Amino acid sequence: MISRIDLRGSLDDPRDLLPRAEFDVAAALEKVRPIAEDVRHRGVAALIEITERFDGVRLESTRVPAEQLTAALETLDPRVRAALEESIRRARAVHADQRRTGHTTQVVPGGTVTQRWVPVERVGLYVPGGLAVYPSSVVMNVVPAQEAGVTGIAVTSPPQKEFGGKVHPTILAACALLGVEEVYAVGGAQAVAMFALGTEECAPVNMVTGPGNIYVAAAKRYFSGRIGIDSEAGPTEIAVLADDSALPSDVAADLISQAEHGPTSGSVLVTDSPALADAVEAELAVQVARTKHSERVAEALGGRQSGIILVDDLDQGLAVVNAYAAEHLEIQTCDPHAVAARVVNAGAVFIGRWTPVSLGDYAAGSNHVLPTGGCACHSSGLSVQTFLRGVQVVEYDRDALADVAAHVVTLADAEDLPGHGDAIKARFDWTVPGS
Ligand code: HSO
Ligand code: ZN
Repeated sequence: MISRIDLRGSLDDPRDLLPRAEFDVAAALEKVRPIAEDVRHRGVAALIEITERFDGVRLESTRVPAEQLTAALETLDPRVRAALEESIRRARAVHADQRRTGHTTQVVPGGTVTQRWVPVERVGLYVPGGLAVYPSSVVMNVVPAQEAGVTGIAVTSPPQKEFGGKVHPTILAACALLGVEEVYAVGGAQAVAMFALGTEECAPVNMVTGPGNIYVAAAKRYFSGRIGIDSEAGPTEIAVLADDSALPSDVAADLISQAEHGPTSGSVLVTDSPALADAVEAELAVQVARTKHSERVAEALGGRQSGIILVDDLDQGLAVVNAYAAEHLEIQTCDPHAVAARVVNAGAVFIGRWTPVSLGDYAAGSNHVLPTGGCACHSSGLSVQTFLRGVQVVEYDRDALADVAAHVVTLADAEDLPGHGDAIKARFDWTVPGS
């Protein structure tokens, strides 16, 4: 069912040999452009029509009324409420610690550069619908924005036909729990267009974050620049780096846990133990058969994006997982700390038997919106930093400027930009101090 890739003895760069899902955002742009332009020209009327076409729901307004949020919280299963509250508490603790304080560097006497961290003013957070419902993603988007100090927070999520054309009530309840009052019942590329461009019902935002399908990713790319975005989220993926100390039943369960997100999810085991590989494969057969969503799990595990990779030793294993740059990487080895310390490319690293990815999905305190598709080699998951901008505040007094004036004029001349030098000279009656 799951394929095997034997890299033992191979000296090749593993990058091209690793399993990975096809996620062609550029191709999806073609479909997104007319939607985006329709929203640009016709605003809410376009959103209502597009939503009817794609979600089968006729909205009266794109904005979710306040009473719906209150009602969703009142009718929320108390156990789900308690679990969400715990998830929020832990995420808040972690993200509050990510806050950055400004810092002033005294470059020279009378010359300072202050780094200020300023929250983005208004953000739009996308919460996907699709095969599953993700109130946990509301938490993972909203908490870092709030902890960063963002004051304008709007959430959008596709309306669900089976819930009377409303956003899923658990998502609404999560918004209410977090104190988010501005919620829209719009999904897909049109939701990103709504946020980026603004409509009669929704003021434009400065930034859009959150995972979604390929059209959401393509719409983020389409509007990127006009708005800031986090990464273009692709299908979920898990890599497990394990030796023969790992428990096959744990490893199989964790591979299945992320395969459950959908048929394009990627589950990859990297091991130096052929015995573990065999045992995990046998466990997968048993566990897939009994898991609720066995059909899509089997499709994900059998797809080209999943596999068991055999390596000579953990050194080669590390080279492979660093080349793969997984969204989630579990280390299940004898000495997981030493191995984890050598991981450089991963969205998040989960250490040891008692730290499965699904803990991180819901209640470790870490963020589950993470870079996919190998983007972990250059990008990070959502954090307070995502929602902050660094503004440098520069101040020199007369003496400090005089002290460096000749160097500035020299560099301006070297770049053949004498007007730059003149702006210095003008302040000293055209006699450059120090020259
Ligand atoms: N594993 C997903 C997040 C998630 N899992 C939400 C369950 N609910 C991407 O990190
Ligand atoms: Zn998950």
